[in-house]
Amino acid sequence: MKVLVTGGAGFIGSNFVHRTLATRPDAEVTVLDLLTYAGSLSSLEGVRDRVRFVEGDVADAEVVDPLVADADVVVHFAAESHNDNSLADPSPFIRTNIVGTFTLLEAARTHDVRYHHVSTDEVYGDLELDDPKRFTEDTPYTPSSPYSASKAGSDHLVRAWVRSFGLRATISNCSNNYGPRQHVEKFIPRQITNLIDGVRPKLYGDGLNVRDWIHVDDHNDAVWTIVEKGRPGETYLIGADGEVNNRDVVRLVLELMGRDPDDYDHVTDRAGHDRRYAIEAGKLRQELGWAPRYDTFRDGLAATVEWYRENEAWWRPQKDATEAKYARTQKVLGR
Ligand code: NAD
Ligand code: TDX
Repeated sequence: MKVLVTGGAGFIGSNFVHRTLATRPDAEVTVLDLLTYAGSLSSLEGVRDRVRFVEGDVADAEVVDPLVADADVVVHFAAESHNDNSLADPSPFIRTNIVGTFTLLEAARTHDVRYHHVSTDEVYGDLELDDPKRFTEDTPYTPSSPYSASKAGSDHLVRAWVRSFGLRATISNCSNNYGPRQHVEKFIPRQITNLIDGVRPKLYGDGLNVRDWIHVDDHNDAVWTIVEKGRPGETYLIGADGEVNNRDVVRLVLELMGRDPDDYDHVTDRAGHDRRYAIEAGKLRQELGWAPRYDTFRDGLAATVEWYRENEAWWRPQKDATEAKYARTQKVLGR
């Protein structure tokens, strides 16, 4: 099977490439990635010679069209993915997430190629801490940030291309991922690498916001399950019943790194900060037989802490290269 992976030099996409080559020896993988601040060829170390890598923009039809024409399936991960950045400057989110998806959909329609769209639970807005409901495939879209609104817009485009043009497409909306090769701007890698550098963790607001954590390998196994067994036109939510509030995540990271669990600070909250995400993944589990392999968040987090400890050569250059951008964003956001 010839697989075109967009965003394959980023966090989830690179883990998808590694996992694909480990579990499907006859897959032929092409990666299309613009290598923005968030993408790095070092994330493909170990598999680089087994992958065709194309540096290019998903919003550039001239690049996209021949690559899609040559694929059996497109798995679209490429995106601007960080909420804080979307508050400081929304414009790349509109181009990459909306125009980029449009460009891929047009190519997939022209060449009748199977398309899988990787999206987020954030399109459903947020839940109260005590809400008994969780998100399902029927939850209405109410995105809060420029990032989640751009992802919601891209999901709507996919649905329209299915209905209007009969595109063979599926969508997955996943909860918060953690694991190796996640950019240091994100919550968990930020705290781990800061602690290695002797900097105390920073919790936005009261720290009681809840995220529903899933290991990146479990997410990617679910994506493959949907590509292979999902019904075209359908949406599947992906989650592993991993609800934890941010304060408890920080306390666990501190404990796993041998520090005092109370050694953290509170900083200015994120504007429009979603309170809680929670996924009900019954459709994926029952219809397609997927189940997560990581039993506990604690075990997965311990392995992730270990990965960052052992792979400073991967994250240090990234942190050095993006620290000025990080500082500018934090300043704009009043921190
Ligand atoms: P990431 O920011 O780590 O990686 C994004 C990758 O896309 C990078 O390699 C970057 O270079 C590339 N890219 C950006 N703009 C591009 C463009 N215009 N053309 C080509 N490549 C471009 O993101 P991630 O966390 O790996 O997220 C991947 C996907 O999964 C996104 O669509 C995101 O919305 C979705 N998602 C992420 C999470 C999460 O917890 N991280 C959860 C659910 C869904
Ligand atoms: O330093 C921090 N301190 C802090 O308290 C950072 C970076 C974050 N936070 C909080 C904000 C969130 O409540 O931690 C939580 C997680 O933050 P992020 O890592 O920025 O993730 P989030 O905004 O939840 O979005 C993530 O999950 C859904 C991904 O970045 C998205 O791409 C995905 O769609």
